Amino acid sequence: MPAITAVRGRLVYNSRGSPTIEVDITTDDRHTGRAAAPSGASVGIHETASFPEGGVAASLQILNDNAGRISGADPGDVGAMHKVIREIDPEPGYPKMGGSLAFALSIAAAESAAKSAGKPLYRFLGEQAPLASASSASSASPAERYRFPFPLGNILGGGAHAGPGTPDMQEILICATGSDTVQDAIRTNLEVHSELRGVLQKLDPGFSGGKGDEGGWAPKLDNERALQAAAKACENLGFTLGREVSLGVDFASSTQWDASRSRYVYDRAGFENDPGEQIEFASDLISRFKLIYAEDAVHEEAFEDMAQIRARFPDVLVTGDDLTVTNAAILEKAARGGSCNAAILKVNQAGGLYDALEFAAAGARNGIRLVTSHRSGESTESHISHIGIATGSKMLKVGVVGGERVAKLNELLRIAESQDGTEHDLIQGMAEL
Ligand code: 2PG
Ligand code: MG
Repeated sequence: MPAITAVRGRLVYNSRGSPTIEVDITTDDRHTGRAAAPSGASVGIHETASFPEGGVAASLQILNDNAGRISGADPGDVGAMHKVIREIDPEPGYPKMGGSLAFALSIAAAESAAKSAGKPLYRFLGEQAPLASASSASSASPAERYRFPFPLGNILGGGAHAGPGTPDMQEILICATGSDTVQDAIRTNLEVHSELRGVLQKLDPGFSGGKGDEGGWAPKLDNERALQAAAKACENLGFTLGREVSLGVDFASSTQWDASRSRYVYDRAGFENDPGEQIEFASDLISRFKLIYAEDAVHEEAFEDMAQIRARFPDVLVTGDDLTVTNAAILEKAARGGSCNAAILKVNQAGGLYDALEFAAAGARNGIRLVTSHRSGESTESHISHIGIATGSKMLKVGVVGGERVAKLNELLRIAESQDGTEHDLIQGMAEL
């Protein structure tokens, strides 16, 4: 059993250039884990706040004040690390330390322990209590459970991730649903992203090639024309939507929702929807563009409206993000009401790793498909590639291009290469969607 002998934190910057916290954990057998917290631009009202008042400096102070408590802890048990973190900050939502410190501390500890055990991180995580019990409940051995999630990538960005003139909708996403291998799925997403640039340039010769926060193109187009351009790029490559590739949309509808007027305001496109019209608007796009994936098609508290969309489209991943905020109790509520059949897992929405594993277990219990996801402000690390595999996620939402996005995709390629056919390392192909 390894023990933590050193913990160190520092201020670093994320892909948006915003300050964040990075933590190093070293074990007595000299393995170091390192993690830096990401951050979102479209943030759910129920998600954990990244930092306490005082920002990164306040979180670093808490870390330094509690270094003695962390030293000696066992990083090999995510639940035990969670207890240590909870001793420091017992309140829900980590108001004292901030979710970012809970994230960095718990993931750095897990990485140090996985290295100490000589295991890939996905396998270390898959053996941890909340996930191991979820898998024994479904009587699958770990080797049977591991599959590659389909990479889901932002090819065209708008909303909170891009400037004026871009679509109100936050993300148009590509997923190579027909791919048999993760290598092919990554390559296909890259081809579509690249082809789309040409399509956009034809539509607007003045298109500069500008991109949003996650590497998706950020053209001056409304929602409809942006989706048409994405469909055209797929078609130009000889793909049929719903076969080799499928499109998805993160509507991020809370960004448009004006609670005081009970309306969704699409100010860039120049229209408004009442809640009923929003359901029809989203349903129409799902049908016409054969979307495989529709995230936050209504605002974050519209559980019943989401249930209507879910009921209409049983074969589409009707996904909660701001709706479910990686919170196991909220996911249970969404599952009871039939609000979604899929949910985003972002560790920092919950705070620590253990919270996120409990969320994953709640997803497994309720038959909710998981989509492990990056944030728009990311680190260059690749822990989420492992978290996606360990949690049995169907998709890994990590973007298509940009160093901090490609880091996650390249890690999937390395994991694929390390498959040597032994019982424990065998990942059995792509997830079943
Ligand atoms: C989302 C995410 C990631 P952000 O809404 O799903 O794509 O964006 O990190 O800005 O919340
Ligand atoms: Mg989202």
